[in-house]
Amino acid sequence: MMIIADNWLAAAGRWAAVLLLAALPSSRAALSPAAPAAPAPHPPLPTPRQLQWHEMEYYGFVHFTVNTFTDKEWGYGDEDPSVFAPTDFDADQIAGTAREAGMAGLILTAKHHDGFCLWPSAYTEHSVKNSRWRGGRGDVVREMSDACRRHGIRFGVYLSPWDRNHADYGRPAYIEYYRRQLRELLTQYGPLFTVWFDGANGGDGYYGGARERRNIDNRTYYDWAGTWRIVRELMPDAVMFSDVGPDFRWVGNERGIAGEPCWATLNIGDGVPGGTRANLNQGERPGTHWLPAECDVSIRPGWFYHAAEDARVKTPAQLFDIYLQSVGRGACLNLNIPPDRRGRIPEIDRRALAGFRRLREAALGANLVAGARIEPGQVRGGAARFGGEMVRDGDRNTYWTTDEGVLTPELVVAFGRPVTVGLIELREALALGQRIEAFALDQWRDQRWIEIASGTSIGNRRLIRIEPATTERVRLRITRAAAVPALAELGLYAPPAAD
Ligand code: FUL
Repeated sequence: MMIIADNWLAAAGRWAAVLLLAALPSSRAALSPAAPAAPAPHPPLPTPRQLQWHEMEYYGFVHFTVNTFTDKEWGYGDEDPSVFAPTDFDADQIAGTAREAGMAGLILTAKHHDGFCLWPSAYTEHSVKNSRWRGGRGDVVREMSDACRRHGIRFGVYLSPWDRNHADYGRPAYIEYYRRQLRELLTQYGPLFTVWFDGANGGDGYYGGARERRNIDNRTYYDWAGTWRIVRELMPDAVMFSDVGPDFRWVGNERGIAGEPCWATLNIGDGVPGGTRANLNQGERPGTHWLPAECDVSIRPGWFYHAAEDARVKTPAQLFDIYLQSVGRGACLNLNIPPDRRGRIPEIDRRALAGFRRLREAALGANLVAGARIEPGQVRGGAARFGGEMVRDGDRNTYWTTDEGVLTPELVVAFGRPVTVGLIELREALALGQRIEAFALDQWRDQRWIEIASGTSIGNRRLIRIEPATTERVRLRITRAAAVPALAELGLYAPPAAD
């Protein structure tokens, strides 16, 4: 009986679908009425490799080289390689610390401005191979890349274009040298998720003994297009950083603070590092290119370890603030954790990282939307796959969206009891482009809606701390959108604990 009823229902459903489809334009004929077409993407769009990078959200920098032992931030390039002498280098401790901190990857300074290579490059003597560490047979890049793999996090390298050691810096021969080194890193250490091209360029240095000032024209000297081609060819999935991309951009400061707003788009065509006046901090809207921001900042005042800064490690609360203003503004956070002279992350820094993780987890652990009723004002084709439920399924690829033309919809979250909200989280379905241009949230109070937050850009993720609001209902209003909104997630949380 059940089978017959099921079959009958299925047959009736099919007929209804056929009749309805007959009434639709032929391009829609392949779709059933229960599955209206997804909204068209709104360009510019992220590439698959950029989408993967967006998902990382929080990863770390490891600044480690001769500077760690000479107590400098910028080595001159004349260091005796024997100064590089970690007493207890432990790549597993470093990668494990990052993993426990919740980082998705680490980027190692394979070569900083001093030109000293943490791997035994075949093209220079200024490297670990001439240090006493591991009897001159050590390779920090190898140990770090292996440890990252063991700990299940991704690995990337920083290769400074400015090289204060190399005799040819400033001449065409240096570019060949630089590219040979890049090839070593891209071919000998397994997959890299990123190559990070620093923007500090030229100035005085050792330069093979010349000890002089060498200025270069950073718009032409490096022929970046040629270098980027090598990365694309040898490591097609890797994303590249420079202050203007090509895959992600600098946020314009080293404090880790993204602009408000911080659009993922920028108006650059042939972006040349160092030669742009684009608004890196806020991005540009509308923008011709998808070029999202990375916020880089150190857990200490300097990028390298200095014992004198042991008392100035950022607190968990400071790190959480930075998180809200970086990841919480649609950017990625690249937090530097410099190893000390042992070659390990100091305990003070580890404690700060653990406290920061606890703050994040406590703040974002219990989404009040989970147990609430979600009432979207409009749903695309009335289809469940585009319905309000999608904003709380924890899947960044599913989303609530509306019919064409419905650009400013609302969605109400009804808790059924008074709750106190202190932190708001929003996410757009990034594969469809950045579509929402303004939004606001209200609380229901004294029989009317009262605004509690508003903003413009959302992108990968928005986190907004608000004055605690106790209410039974919250309303999200999309107030401006370039194309029908595609909201992937909405989170409402209790006020985060102060540390
Ligand atoms: C800057 C460099 O000059 C600093 O030493 C550091 O590496 C930072 C991440 O980038 O441009």
